[in-house]
Amino acid sequence: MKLGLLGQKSLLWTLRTAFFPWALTSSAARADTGASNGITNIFKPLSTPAEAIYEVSVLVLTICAGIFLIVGGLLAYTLIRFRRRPEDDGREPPQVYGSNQIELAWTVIPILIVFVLILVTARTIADVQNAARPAGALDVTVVGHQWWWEIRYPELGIVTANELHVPVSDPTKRRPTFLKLESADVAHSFWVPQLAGKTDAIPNRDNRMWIEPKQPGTYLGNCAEYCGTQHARMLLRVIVHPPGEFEQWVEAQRQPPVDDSQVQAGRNVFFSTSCVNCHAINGTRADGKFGPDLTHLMSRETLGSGAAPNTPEKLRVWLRDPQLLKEGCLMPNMQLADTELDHLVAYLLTLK
Ligand code: HEC
Ligand SMILES: [Cu+2]
Repeated sequence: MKLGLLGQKSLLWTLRTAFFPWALTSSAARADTGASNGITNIFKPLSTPAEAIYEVSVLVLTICAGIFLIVGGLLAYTLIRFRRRPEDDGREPPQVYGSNQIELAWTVIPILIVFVLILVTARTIADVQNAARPAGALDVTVVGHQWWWEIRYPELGIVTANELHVPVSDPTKRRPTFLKLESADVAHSFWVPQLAGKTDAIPNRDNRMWIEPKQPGTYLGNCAEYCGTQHARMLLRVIVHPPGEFEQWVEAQRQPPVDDSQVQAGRNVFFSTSCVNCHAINGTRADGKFGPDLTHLMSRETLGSGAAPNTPEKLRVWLRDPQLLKEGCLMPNMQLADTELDHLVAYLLTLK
């Protein structure tokens, strides 16, 4: 069968995603949000649970690679050594039955190998799940929505979306973040490869996980459980702040929105349209829960969970019709006129 260029491309894509799934989110994230220094590689862990998983995965891969080489090598040797030759008389080779030694060997050795793998894996899972909670730990609730992440800091009174801000943890003063995962609709899965393994966010269920990033920076992740049309644009950013900076971020997020009289026209558009039914802005009557909290919209790097960079131009496109940037997303086209759009953008730009 001859494959066209397109066929070849999609075949390569399938193989690549089958064998290197971690490479998928990185390219998707880069394509959608422009420059990003984040790498999404499980082999470059930078957080305690991710390191534990990395160690066990290296061990498992090494053992499996050994088995592959031995089995593949024997197979290749047999194929070549006992291949059909011109002088063969065509008779069957001698058949060997009931060799206790061979049968014992190929029963006991695999059982031992599997047993070792089970024990090591179970130990790692237990270590990650039963980790003690140090005093400085931060609590965050992450709620998966079709197709964005709601992020709440119950103790700090902060609500934001798609970007999880956490402090860096250092060995002398550990500050891990403990996450409670929920879902508002269907099953999602929280996955930031450099920070921890995947944990599902399931409706009516509290799942727990934790991360302990050891280097400041931006870490990229993705929803890892197919959840509908825009599953691929349900990207996650974890922003790990150096010591002291996280407190500044918290302080800024707790500020009420500034009341700028210059943008009154835009505020009027916002509060006279159904925006208020889906979006919340602190200290105003907008308290919708269906869409992301907009109190500090402009402090975020992306719009629509990584669908576009958060620039005034893209914001205007989003408000003209969100379906242009994120087809199928659950914010409808609000059918606003050009002047309304200008006013509205000016107002939203004050939500820093
Ligand atoms: C029916 C509910 C609904 C209405 C009405 C609505 N939105 Fe949205 N909005 C959403 C949802 C859902 C999202 C998240 C979409 C996604 O990322 O998939 C969203 C996303 C946004 C975002 C991007 C936020 C972010 O952090 O990514 C902005 C800005 C926004 N809406 C502004 C508005 C404005 C302004 C109006 C009124 C003109 C409005 N919305 C009306 C549901 C709504
Ligand atoms: Cu998903």
